[in-house]
Amino acid sequence: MPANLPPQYLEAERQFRQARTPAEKIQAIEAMLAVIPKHKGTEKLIGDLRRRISKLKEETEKKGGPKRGALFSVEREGAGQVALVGPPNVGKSMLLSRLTHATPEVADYPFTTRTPLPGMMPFEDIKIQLVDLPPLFPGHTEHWIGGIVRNADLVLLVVDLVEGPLEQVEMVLGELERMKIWLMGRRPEEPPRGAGIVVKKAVLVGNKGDGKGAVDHGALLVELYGDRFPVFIVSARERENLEGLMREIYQGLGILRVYTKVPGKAPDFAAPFVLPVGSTVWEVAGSIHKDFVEKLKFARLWRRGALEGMRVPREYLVQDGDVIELHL
Ligand SMILES: Nc1nc2c(ncn2[C@@H]2O[C@H](COP(=O)(O)OP(=O)(O)OP(=O)(O)O)[C@@H](O)[C@H]2O)c(=O)[nH]1
Ligand SMILES: [Mg+2]
Repeated sequence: MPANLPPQYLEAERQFRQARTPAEKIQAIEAMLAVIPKHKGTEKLIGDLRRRISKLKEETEKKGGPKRGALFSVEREGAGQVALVGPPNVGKSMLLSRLTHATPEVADYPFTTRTPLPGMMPFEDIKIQLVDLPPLFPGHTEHWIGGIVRNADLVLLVVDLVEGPLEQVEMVLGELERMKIWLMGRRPEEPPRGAGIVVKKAVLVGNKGDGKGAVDHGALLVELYGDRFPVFIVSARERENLEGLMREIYQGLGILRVYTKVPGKAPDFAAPFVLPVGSTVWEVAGSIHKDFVEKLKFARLWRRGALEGMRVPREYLVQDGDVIELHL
């Protein structure tokens, strides 16, 4: 084994060992290849890895498995899945590395990221999954990115404030529309009509807020798109305004947290139940155990500064932070 393999390589190798399907294995090997330092000492290893990929691909094709390109999907984890999309080199991967414990490759040239890479972002007492993706660019957008974006709960559209951010936003919106994805922010805007169009909630992120001309470009971005999307000016590198962005991501997911308690005991604040905004006491019960849907008679509810164990009906709407005691 050649020396000096970076930790990202070892992490990818660990994922390779855990991979079950050929597609997962290929993905892990591709991640290994992406981070392996290229020099004399690693030549043989790189050759081996490439041969393994071709063999695995042969296997999947023989089995009539998905073709290359259709291979990537990201299993969702945590309270929601957020896709990072944007032009090349805008800092999507660096943003992922700042918000999660993931260690993507970050480099000052375009098309660094080749495969999806998930990471978990801690937010207060929950975790939200972010997925870093290869860039969008006319003629070079990997078609499978569309599938991942369609499946996500929220999109972070990341642009670079130093390089004409307005053109970047238009380019990305165009690429997504070509894949029949329409981004929506604050206002429920009418999407273009057509078969198979999906509408995704999005937050616009202007990155490299520390860079030259970024302040003026940021103001322009807010002026032009602030009506349509929540706009966040950040610097991933300098870790500026990331707290605000994290809160916006949480709010963009449209979820709430409910805590449960057993009569006579203190609430369990360690493990919130996460549900969509607009859920009822009944739905909380159902998410805990399907039998509870039928058995639930009523609940008592505690709400900060408002309710103190009030008896509420099953149809009662819960709010973020509520504590409920189910009576079956
Ligand atoms: N000044 C400044 N540079 C940044 C910031 N964030 C990222 N960069 C730099 O921008 C370059 C690209 O960063 P990446 O994170 O690799 O960009 P990416 O969007 O993932 O690029 P692709 O994978 O090619 O799509 C790197 O040189 C980073 O160091 C930032 O907030 N400020
Ligand atoms: Mg990247």
